[in-house]
Amino acid sequence: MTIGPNGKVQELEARIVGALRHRVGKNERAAKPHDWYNAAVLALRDDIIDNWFASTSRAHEAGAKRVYYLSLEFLIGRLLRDALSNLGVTREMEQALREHGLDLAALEELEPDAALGNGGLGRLAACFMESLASLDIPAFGYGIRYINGMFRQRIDEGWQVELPETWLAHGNPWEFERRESSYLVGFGGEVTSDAGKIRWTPGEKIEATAVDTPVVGWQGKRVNTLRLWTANAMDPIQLDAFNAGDHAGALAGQVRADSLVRVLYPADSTPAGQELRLRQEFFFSSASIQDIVRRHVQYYGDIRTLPDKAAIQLNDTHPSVAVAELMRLLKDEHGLDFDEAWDITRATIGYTNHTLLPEALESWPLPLFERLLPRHMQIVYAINAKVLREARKAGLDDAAISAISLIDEHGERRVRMANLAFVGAHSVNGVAALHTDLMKQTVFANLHQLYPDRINNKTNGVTPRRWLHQSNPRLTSLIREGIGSGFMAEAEQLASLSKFAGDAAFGERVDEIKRANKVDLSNHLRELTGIRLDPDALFDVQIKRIHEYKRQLLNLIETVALYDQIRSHPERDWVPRVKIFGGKAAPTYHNAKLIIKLANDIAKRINCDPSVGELLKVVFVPNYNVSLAERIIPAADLSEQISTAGMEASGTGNMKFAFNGALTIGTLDGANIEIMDRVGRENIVIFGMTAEEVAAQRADGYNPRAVIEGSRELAQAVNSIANGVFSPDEPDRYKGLMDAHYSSDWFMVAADFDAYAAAQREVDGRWRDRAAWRKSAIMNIANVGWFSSDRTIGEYAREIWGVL
Ligand code: 4GP
Repeated sequence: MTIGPNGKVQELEARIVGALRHRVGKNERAAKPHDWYNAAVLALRDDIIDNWFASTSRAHEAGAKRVYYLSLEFLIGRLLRDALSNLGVTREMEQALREHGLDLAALEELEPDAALGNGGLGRLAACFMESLASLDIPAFGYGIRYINGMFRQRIDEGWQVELPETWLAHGNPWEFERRESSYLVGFGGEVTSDAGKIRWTPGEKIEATAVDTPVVGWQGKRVNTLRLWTANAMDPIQLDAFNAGDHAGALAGQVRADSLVRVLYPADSTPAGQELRLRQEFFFSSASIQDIVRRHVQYYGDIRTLPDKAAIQLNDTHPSVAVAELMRLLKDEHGLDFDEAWDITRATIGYTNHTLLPEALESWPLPLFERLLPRHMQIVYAINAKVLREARKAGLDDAAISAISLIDEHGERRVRMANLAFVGAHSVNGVAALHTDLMKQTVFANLHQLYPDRINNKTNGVTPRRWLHQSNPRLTSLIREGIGSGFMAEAEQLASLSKFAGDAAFGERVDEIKRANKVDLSNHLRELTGIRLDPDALFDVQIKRIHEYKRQLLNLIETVALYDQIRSHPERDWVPRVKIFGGKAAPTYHNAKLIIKLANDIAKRINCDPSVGELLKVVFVPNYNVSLAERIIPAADLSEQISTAGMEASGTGNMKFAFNGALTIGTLDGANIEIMDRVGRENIVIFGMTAEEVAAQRADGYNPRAVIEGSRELAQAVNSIANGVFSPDEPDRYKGLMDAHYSSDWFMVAADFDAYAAAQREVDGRWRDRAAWRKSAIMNIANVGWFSSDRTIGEYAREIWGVL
C-alpha cells in the first residue's frame, strides 16, 4: 500500500492506530503524545521501507556505482517533517491526526534533534545525503551513532553550561539495528611476518554494529541509507569476575566500547588532541571500509573493480585513516601488491577539506598512532616513502619535501592526517572558490606543486527542501503561486522570480510573510528567554558556532557603539533593531565562552535601558540547533557573515538566509563572494578587507592600538566593555579579551570596525527605503538557486565520483 499525494487519509489513520496498538502497545485512551508521535512515524516508515527496498534492488540490478560519504558528523536535525514533505503527504498526516484531536505541528515538536554534528561540516553532510537521494544517486552515509551527540547548551547567569543531549531517551523509531552487519575493529597488539605474509594481531577488538536510518529524497524518488556504527564489547560481561563480586569490573569491556560512541567530540575547527578521538576515527573508518569491501566482493567477486563500483568521499580529515585501512585490507586480506593496492585506493577515494585554520589540521603524536595502529603505521611509512621518492624525482627541494611528508618532523614527530588524505585521494576539493585558491597557495602549496591536477573546487550548497520549503511554508507557497513548483527540484528556476522584483504588490506580500515569520519567532523567543521583541524592527541575526574568526565580537562591539550613539543622539531617526545571536562554544575554548557571556551581559544591560526602549534589543538564543535555525532564518532581515577574510572556508548559513530573502552584511570571504556575484553588488552589503589585504597587513606588522585610538566609536566601545560597564559584578571580566585587541587582534576586529559600522548605517538607509529593500530581498531569493546542494552534488557526482 502506498500513500500518494491523493492517497486516502483514512488509510493512513488506520495505519497510525494499528501502529499505536500493535507496535507501541497502547490504545487510543492510554496513549500519550509521545506514543502518537511514535505511531505516526511507524505508519509513515512502512512506505519509506518499501521505497528503500526498491531503491536498493534498482541499484543492485543496474550494477550501479555507489557513493560512500564518510563523516564523523551528520547534523540531521528532525526527520518527520522532512520525510512527510519529501513524500508529499503532509496534509494527509495532518488530517489523519486531527481525527484523533492531535496537531501535527505539536507532535513534530516532540521529535528530538539528532545533533550528531558540531556545525557547518556536519550540516553539509546532512544536506548532501538529502540531495544524493533527491538526485537518485545510490549512496550510503557512514558515521557514528553517538549516544549523546552534541552537548545541550544551557545559559546560566549568561554563561554556557554543557549538558548531555539525551536524544535517544524515548527510543528512535527511525532506526534499524542490523546485527548481521557487524565487524571487528582492532586496536594495538603486534605485527608479525610469516614467510613474507604480514599478520596484525590486535590487542583489543571491538565490535561495530550497523544502525541504519533511511534518507528520503524529494518526492520519495530514492531512499538511501545513513549507516551509523554502534560499539559492543566482544565479551560484554565477564561472568567469572561478576560472580566473584566485581560487578563493575565485569562490565568494564562494555563501558570501554560505549565510550567510543558516547559523545561527539565537541570541537569545531579546533584540535581534539585526544586518544579517544583517534580511536573513534579508526573505529568508524575501519567498520565502514570493511563494509564497503565486503559488499563489493559479495556483489562483484573481484576486489580489483572496486573503483568502478564505489566512490568513497572523506568528509575532512577525520576519516583519513581510511586510506591506510583500505590499503591494509587490499594487501593483507586480499593479497594485492603495494602498487596495485595504492592505485585502487587512490582511484576510489576523494577528500574534502573544510578549513584552513592550522589548529584544525589534524595530526597525531607518532607514538600514540603507532601504539594504537601498529600495522597502519607501517603502511603510512610505506606510502610516505613512495610519495617522497616521487617528490624528489620531481625536483622538489628539502623544504618542500619536509612539508609534503606524512610525518611532521618539527618538534615531537606527528602523523599528518591531511597529507595522508591528500596523497591517498584522486581528488582533493575545497568548498568555495576563494577557499580552494587559498588551499593551493597556503596549507597544500607543496602538495599542489607535486600533484597540480588534484585540487578542485566544489562550492557548498544547501537543500532548498529543508531550508525553504519546510522551514518557510508561507514564502514557498507565494513562490509557487508566482512561478510554479519546479524550483523544489531545480532551484535555479527561482530565477524567474526576478520578474517580480519591481512588482509592488508582490513585494508587499513578501514583506507580510517576513513579518508573520517574525511574529512567530518573537513568540517563540519570548517563551525561551522572556524577552519581548517588536516584529517591525529589523531582525539582525548572527547564528553559528562561536569562534573568534567568525567575529561575533565585531558585531557585539558595534552593538555597544550603536547603543552609545542612540543614547547620545536620541533625536536621530534610528532604525529599530533586534540583534539575535546564537551558537555553541567548544567547552574548552575559553574566549568563545567569554563571548557568550558578553553577549548576555550586553543584552541584560541594553534590554532594560529605557533610553533606548524599542530601538535596540539584544537576544542570545540558548541551545542553537537545526530546529532553531529553521525558525530563525525565515524571520531574519539581515544575515551577518562577517568573518575575517580568508578564514571562513565557505559558510552555508549565508546561503540559507539568502534563500529566505534576508540581505547579507558580509566580508569578501568564503562563499559570500560567490553570493555577491550572483545576487548582484547592489543587493548585498559588503565591507572590510579582502583576504589579500588581511595577509598583507599581517605581514607588514599590523598595529591595532593605532587603529583603535584613531576610531572614537571603537575606542569608546572597547573601553567601556574593558572597564566593566557591562559587567559591574566583575569589572575586569572582559579586560583581557579587550586588551588582546590592543596588542595583537589576530582576527582584525579593529581593522574592519569602521567599515563594518559604516556598512551597518548603510543597512539602515536601505531599510528605510522599503520598496528598494523588498526588491533586494526578492533578488536574493531569485538568484541563489545555484547554491542548492543538488548543484553541488551534481558536480561531485560528475567530476569526482563518476556516477552521473
Ligand atoms: C566548516 C567551515 O568552517 C565552513 O566555512 C563550511 O561552510 C563548512 O565547514 C562546510 O564546508 N568547517 C567545520 C569544521 O564545520 O568543523 O571544520
